[in-house]
Amino acid sequence: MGGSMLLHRLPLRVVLLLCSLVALFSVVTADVVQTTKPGCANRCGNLTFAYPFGMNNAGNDCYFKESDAFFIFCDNSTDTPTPYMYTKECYNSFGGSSYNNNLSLIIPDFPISSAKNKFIAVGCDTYATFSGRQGSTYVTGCLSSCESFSDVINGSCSGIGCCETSIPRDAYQYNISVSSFNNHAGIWEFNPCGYAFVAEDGFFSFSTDNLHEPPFDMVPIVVDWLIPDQTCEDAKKNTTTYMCQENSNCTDAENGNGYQCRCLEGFQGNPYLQNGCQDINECVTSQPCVGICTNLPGSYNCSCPEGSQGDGRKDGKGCTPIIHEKRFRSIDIVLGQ
Ligand SMILES: *[C@@H]1O[C@H](CO)[C@@H](O)[C@H](O)[C@H]1NC(C)=O
Ligand SMILES: *[C@@H]1O[C@H](CO)[C@@H](O)[C@H](O)[C@H]1NC(C)=O
Ligand SMILES: *[C@@H]1O[C@H](CO)[C@@H](O)[C@H](O)[C@H]1NC(C)=O
Ligand SMILES: *[C@@H]1O[C@H](CO)[C@@H](O)[C@H](O)[C@H]1NC(C)=O
Ligand SMILES: *[C@@H]1O[C@H](CO)[C@@H](O)[C@H](O)[C@H]1NC(C)=O
Ligand SMILES: *[C@@H]1O[C@H](CO)[C@@H](O)[C@H](O)[C@H]1NC(C)=O
Ligand SMILES: CC(=O)N[C@H]1CO[C@H](CO)[C@@H](O)[C@@H]1O
Repeated sequence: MGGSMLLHRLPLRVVLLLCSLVALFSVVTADVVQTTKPGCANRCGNLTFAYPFGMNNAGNDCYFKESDAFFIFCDNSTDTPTPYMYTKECYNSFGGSSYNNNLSLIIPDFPISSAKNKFIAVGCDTYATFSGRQGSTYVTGCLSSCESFSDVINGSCSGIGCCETSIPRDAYQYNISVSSFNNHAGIWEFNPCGYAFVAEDGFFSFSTDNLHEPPFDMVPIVVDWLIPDQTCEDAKKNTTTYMCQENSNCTDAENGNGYQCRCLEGFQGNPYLQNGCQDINECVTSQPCVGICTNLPGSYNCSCPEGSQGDGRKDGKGCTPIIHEKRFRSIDIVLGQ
């Protein structure tokens, strides 16, 4: 079964945020919105996931049964060493390598998202490769070499001390590696390590402090997944297996090989779960009104308090006091002074 490979081959120190193309769960944190069916775990070791992915808890339909692709076989009984989600290579002052770790990840059924992830390497004597297979093997990657700490631009991953590149489409399987040209000789004091990782775009923002150590120990990766083999139109015909729940909408995959569900505008959460798409209270999250804000399912309404007029919106007319002729004149005089 495809699902069983997932966990055996996945390093345990991983947070895989399994996201749709819209990266739903990267904006919704797990403790605010329920991500799995009631009674179902959302993690196996350090792998976290959301419905339709699920483990085989007894008596529960924790994953989407129509497809094995969503079954996560959780075997945490073995106490294997846990490699990091990033690969790292460090040197001591004599140029000796103190840690090296090549990494490979296999996700059998869904590719890691080319649009939503980046391959990033950090270091001043560092080249990092990303190799994958698409029929035959390909290798891509980036390199960064710098002699002086003062050349490194804080806050910018632009080639000096940090480089990044995009990920090829349809990477179901990849290995990443990191190496150095010169064992960090001459730069060891400010940069003892080089490291590389795949992460959700925007997760990592490079700072010069990161030349010593990675600032994280888990990395979110976005996987492109969909409900396979059906179009929205076909799927809707069978209400028992149709996956999009209330306040969500169905979208066909570009290649026609499946569909995805998305919460309607004004809602957020997991569209595959009952009551998964929850109303967003715009009055609190985006505070769009200057006047009175009324939250509505999927939207909101702005109005003005008594004695004032307008649309009550920050991006609109706002609210202006309704002023009697007499009072208006007196304000006029004050302004005229
Ligand atoms: C290991 O699996 C058991 C049973 O499935 C579960 O109760 C436990 O929380 C798991 N441990 C970890 C660290 O995930
Ligand atoms: C990844 O590395 C393993 C072990 O060295 C190798 O068997 C596999 O072919 C590599 N895969 C890719 C896509 O390079
Ligand atoms: C890591 O991968 C690189 C490139 O594939 C290889 O040169 C190096 O020997 C590997 N290191 C280990 C420890 O496997
Ligand atoms: C680099 O930028 C980060 C975040 O903006 C800041 O916390 C850090 O102190 C800066 N480091 C240096 C050496 O300026
Ligand atoms: C809907 O799907 C279920 C499960 O695959 C199947 O048993 C049932 O016959 C289908 N119903 C219709 C109307 O096709
Ligand atoms: C749902 O999606 C379809 C096509 O993808 C679109 O035509 C329709 O307007 C959407 N409905 C809502 C309520 O967003
Ligand atoms: C960061 C984190 O949650 N790490 C955990 C990964 O899993 C191992 C074993 O399951 C835990 O010991 C770590 O704390």
